[in-house]
Amino acid sequence: MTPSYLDIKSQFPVLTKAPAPGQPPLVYLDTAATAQKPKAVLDAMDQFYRESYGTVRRGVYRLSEKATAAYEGTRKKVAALLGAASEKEIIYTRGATDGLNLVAASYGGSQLKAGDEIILSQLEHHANIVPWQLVAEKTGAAIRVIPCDDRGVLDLEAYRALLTSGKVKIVAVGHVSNALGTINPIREMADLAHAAGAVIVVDGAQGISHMPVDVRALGADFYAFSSHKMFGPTGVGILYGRYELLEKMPPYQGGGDMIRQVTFEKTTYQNPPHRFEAGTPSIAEVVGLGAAVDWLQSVGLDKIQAHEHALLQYGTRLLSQIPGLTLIGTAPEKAGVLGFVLEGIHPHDIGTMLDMDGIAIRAGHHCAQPVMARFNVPATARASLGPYNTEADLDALAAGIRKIQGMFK
Ligand code: 7TS
Repeated sequence: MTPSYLDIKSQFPVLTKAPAPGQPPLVYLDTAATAQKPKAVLDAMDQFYRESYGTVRRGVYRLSEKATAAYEGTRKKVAALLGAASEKEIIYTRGATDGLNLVAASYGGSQLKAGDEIILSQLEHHANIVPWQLVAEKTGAAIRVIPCDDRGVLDLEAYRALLTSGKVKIVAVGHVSNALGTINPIREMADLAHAAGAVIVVDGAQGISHMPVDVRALGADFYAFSSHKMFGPTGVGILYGRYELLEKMPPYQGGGDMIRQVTFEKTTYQNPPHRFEAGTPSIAEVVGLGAAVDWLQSVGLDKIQAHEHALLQYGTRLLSQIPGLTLIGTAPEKAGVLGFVLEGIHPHDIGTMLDMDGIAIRAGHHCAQPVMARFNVPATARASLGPYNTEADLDALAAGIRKIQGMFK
């Protein structure tokens, strides 16, 4: 392997074990849906449950204090990972979807009025569309959409034109498209949004674990992502928000832990981030997320980015050589997503048949139906990369695709 490649597959139990005796280990190419877990994360959660598990932020006994320290420790780690100004800007959520719903309902719900505008892009995942539609319906705000070209690159001239209405309050855009892999120029888009008096909400679900992310360098006012796509467990995610914005936002959900005092006449709330964290949280999952952050830092996000970029180029070359295959998403700035269609073969059939060869990809609309509509396809097959993937995985994919084409002849 060339120096830009990592050699870490052995740290992932599910990728190194034969699924059944005599079978080769799984070729996993669906990291955009969810990432596999390194041993470091599995062990941290197991150890936490065995030795330190208790409730957080309410117990007076030592076990609860120990659990609280681990739980709050993750907040510090995430703040450092993102370059946030303070750990008070880090809100625990259930995932990217939950974080985007939180911003839309709380920030959007309190700041938008009839006639205001929200700008989204044509590349968004449904999680960064539907919450805005819900709040637009409630407030009378309107949604405007930045189109993309045939490669999947956003039209920044159209974006500039949309911003001139003087009515735009929120721009909500993905860092990286899950269906196409396009990396959007967030810094530039943030500067333009700010100059127009709007805030920018970044859906970081596909950005966070594939490249170094510094929320202040990006100019993001909010940045949402899920733990499970960054090698941590499901059930937890992060919403970063600039503190001065969080401070003026009303609670999203009510319940325990988010209050200062409750009476039937009047209830007062905690400051951020706790104002947005009602109820017993996903405790061990937050600890697992902390271990995932440690793991990412130990491998190095710059190394992961270089590895996945080299693999993306390798895979693009391989797939481009297959007759009848069309890549969907060919932006020059692209992360490790290879979306494609094959002439005469439905993407679901590709997915099912590759699975028989032990290759896991995703087929469908990828919760990005407007992207499918833009490219005039009902669905695509999508191979997406993680730091554990190798050239051999992509060789297996290309061989699998050629085999399927042979069967359909
Ligand atoms: N935003 C983007 C860009 C995503 O790719 C996803 C999940 C989400 C938001 C939602 O994340 P969740 O963890 O809250 O569900 N994307 C995908 C995918 O591409 N295949 O499965 C899930």
